[in-house]
Amino acid sequence: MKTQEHINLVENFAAHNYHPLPVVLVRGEGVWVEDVEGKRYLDMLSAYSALNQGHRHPRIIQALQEQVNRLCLTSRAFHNDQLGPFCQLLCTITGQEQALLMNSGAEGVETAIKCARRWGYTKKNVQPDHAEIIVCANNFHGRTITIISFSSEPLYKDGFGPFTPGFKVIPYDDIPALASAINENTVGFLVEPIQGEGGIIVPKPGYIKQAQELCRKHRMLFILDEIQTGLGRTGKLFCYQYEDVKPDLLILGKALGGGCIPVSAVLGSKEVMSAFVPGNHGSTFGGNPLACAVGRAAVAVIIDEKLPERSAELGAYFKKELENINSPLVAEIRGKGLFIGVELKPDAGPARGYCAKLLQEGILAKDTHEKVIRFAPPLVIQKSEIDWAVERIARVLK
Ligand code: IF1
Repeated sequence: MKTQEHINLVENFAAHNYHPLPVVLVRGEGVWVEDVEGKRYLDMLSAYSALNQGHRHPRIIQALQEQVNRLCLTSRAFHNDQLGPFCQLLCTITGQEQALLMNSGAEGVETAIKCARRWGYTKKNVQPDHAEIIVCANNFHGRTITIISFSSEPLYKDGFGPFTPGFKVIPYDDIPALASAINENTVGFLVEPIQGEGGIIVPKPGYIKQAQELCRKHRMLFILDEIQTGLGRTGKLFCYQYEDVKPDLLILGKALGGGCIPVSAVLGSKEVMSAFVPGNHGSTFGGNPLACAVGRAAVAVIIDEKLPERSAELGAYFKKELENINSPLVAEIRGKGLFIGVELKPDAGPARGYCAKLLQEGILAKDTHEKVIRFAPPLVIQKSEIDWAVERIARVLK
């Protein structure tokens, strides 16, 4: 079937919860994907940073194949030989003491919220059912009812009420607002170190550090959502490493699954993670041996191939090259590492139109919030491939 035939099937039989660009992908390897017509594209979205290691990284696929030929799923009713080593590896690279494995990022965020609430009730004597968690406007933490309850984006929220109480929304990158939102019921502050969907919003230097200090002062959990920014994307293994902080709860996802299966994790100290006791939280697939084997390889690739360092070096190069285009359409270019947002001027028209033109040029990119084109290629991209992309991006942005 050709592109349009595939699109017609999706139009007919798939719910319309997305409006994909008109391209039907059939194959991927590294940073390149191919559509049903045999046309090749450079992937500069990386499935929203779930493909930091690139499409079908051989070491990850090998781990998948070996495990799938041994044992895929046991449930946590029994042990398996992959979960312990994976949790140990995650604790080693994060400096945390314990991990709880889930599947999607949203499940990871929900797990962190449950942990913070129960920690507040059992360790901080917060009045039952009065726990509050502070979040930031323009956040994106997932699509469950509780998570959209604290979204500030009407598109994600409208029509899905009633909403979960117990959340306070404050402006991002605003320490006084955080301080004034804290009270004796506050159990945590949940924040992205760079707001991804919000439009690659980079806070002022020191914001994350000062936020942590406020959390320490008021004995509330500093909860970092690094589902999109983590695992090398911003030029460090974790974005928080740009500042001297250590979160009380760290949430990982996306690239933790090596670009092939959903894997998420919540990491914290034993004291914080003691909020979980046998039976009070779980998931059928959370921590399954296949996910753990893939997760171990996904992390190993990031470390062994120095993907955070590549992201820092090639991200700085890519950003400079984009600036050198000197496009009259561009208001600002921001980001860290290979996590870059190009904000268009108000009169440039919607970013989606430029993404359609980039598609014609053989580049896959996605707009966010109307005005920003996000460029986030796999971290295995070569400098020559960035040059190939810049030449085409310049044609579109001229
Ligand atoms: C969509 C973008 C949106 C995330 C952060 C948690 C999650 C995400 C920081 C939830 C997921 C994905 C979801 C996907 C599009 C994409 C996204 F920010 F990456 F661009 F929507 F805002 N925390 N982000 O970025 O993880 O449950 O999806 O595994 O929902 O359209 P998930």
